[in-house]
Amino acid sequence: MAEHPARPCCLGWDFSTQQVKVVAVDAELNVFYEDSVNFDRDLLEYGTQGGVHVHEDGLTVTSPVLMWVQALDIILERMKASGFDFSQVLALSGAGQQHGSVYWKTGASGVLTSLSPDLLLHKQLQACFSIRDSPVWMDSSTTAQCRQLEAAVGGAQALSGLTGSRAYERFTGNQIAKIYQQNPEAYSHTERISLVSSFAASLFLGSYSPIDYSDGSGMNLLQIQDKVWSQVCLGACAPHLEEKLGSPVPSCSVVGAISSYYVQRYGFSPGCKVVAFTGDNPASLAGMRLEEGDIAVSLGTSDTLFLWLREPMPALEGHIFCNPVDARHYMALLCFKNGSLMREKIRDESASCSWSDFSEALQSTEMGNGGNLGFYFDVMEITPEIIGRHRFSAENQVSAFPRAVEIRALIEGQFMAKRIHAEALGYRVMPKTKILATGGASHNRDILQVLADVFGAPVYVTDTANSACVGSAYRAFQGLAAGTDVPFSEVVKLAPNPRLAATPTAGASQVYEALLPRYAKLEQRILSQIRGFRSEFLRPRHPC
Ligand code: XUL
Repeated sequence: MAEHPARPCCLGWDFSTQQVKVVAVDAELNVFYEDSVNFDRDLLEYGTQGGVHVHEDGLTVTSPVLMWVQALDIILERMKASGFDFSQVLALSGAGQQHGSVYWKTGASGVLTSLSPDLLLHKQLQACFSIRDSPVWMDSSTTAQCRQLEAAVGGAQALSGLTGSRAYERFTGNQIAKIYQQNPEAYSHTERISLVSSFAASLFLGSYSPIDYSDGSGMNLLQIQDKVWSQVCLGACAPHLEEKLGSPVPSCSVVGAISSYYVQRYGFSPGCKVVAFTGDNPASLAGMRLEEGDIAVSLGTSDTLFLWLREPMPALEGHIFCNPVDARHYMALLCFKNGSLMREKIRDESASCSWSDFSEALQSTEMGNGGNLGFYFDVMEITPEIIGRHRFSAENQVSAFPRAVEIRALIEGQFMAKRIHAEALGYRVMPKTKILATGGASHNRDILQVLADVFGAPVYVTDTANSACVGSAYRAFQGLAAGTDVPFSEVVKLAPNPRLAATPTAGASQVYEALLPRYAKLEQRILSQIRGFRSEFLRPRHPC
């Protein structure tokens, strides 16, 4: 085998829904190794689709926990076979799909601390889980537990104020409550509950890793201001929960040194540090090197927004998480379901199925669209809960727009909604704000121009295919610098810069400062119409 020159590095792991992935990043922040194991393709014996099992009720969604362990075995064996020099790894960290939970059976801790280097992990951990099928973020079977939790704390807004989000079915506290209610025996035989992130960190540590503040914010259990578990929420979910969760830690904590299992089996240095693992979205924020005032917009099938916040205002929409790279700050996550889905539909209807005709329409219309505004939600939107298409010219509702006006109304409307809902969570555009755009529609310069104009900030494009993984390696470097007061932005300053794609047009801020309040007002009007219709429609006609 060819000799590789010594290359000190950090590893970044990503335990996502469909695969386990790893990257190695050197001290100049170049990614020089990457590999992945896909659950459906490489671990056929578990019979997952997209890495999960959707149960008969259509609501329960789980993944076999041993599949995740075996994927780690496979990837480490492959790295070893390829001659990867594990002795050069200074530190490692990782990301996990958010909200998923792992239930360690009483006695599992003893097995974790005495792993034999002669055997693969999944052979040794087979009997270590009290729940073999872990609930994951796609599960939506806990509506009853959500209502119980909100009632216990005094309502949805009170829960959001405390934990950063109203009750969501996929959030871990509600999942734990369901397991306790439906399977109390398994719950009582559980000595520790991990998130997917802290579970993966535990595999490397050879002991239970604490949950980090940032991923811990996706549980409806952590008080995001004080960074302690909420006693009311714990009590509403299940008994003895605090001792099963352990104490949460800042996301950049070094949680320990790598287990001797990895030193003996793979040749890691005994000094290799494990930095707390976090959620995939927080890790992506690190991978994209977001800074205060920045906003990342992923323009995919649905659109997602990540924001860096200093003073969050938790609301009934969106999620506030503790910030993964600066424990004093926060991040927010907002999901818009009608993203590319709507852009493609309107392209087909109003631009002859052609992106270049779509672009031409954006170029031929003015900023502000002559006062014409539109809301396009063919499927029930998440932010806000509106369905249908609603068009307004001046104050009047109209049933159709000319083609080019329709296209501009869609794109301006999508971006105005993003700005309005980001601001509702405490976000403010700052003079140094950067917008980082990713995903399919980020290839269209004319769409990005509207984004720059609506936010009044420059738009950069970046590839985020690996952002959770690379962000985890960056966070490992941050962990190495812990205690030196070096800010994260300094740790990652050598990383490749995103490419500038659009700057705001002169006069854009005047146009949109005037339009944004009007858009917000019309959104409220549609919402109250829909709510009125719903309560009318749902009112029992034949009281019994
Ligand atoms: C975020 C969420 C998903 C998962 C995907 O709240 O549920 O983005 O983190 O892995």
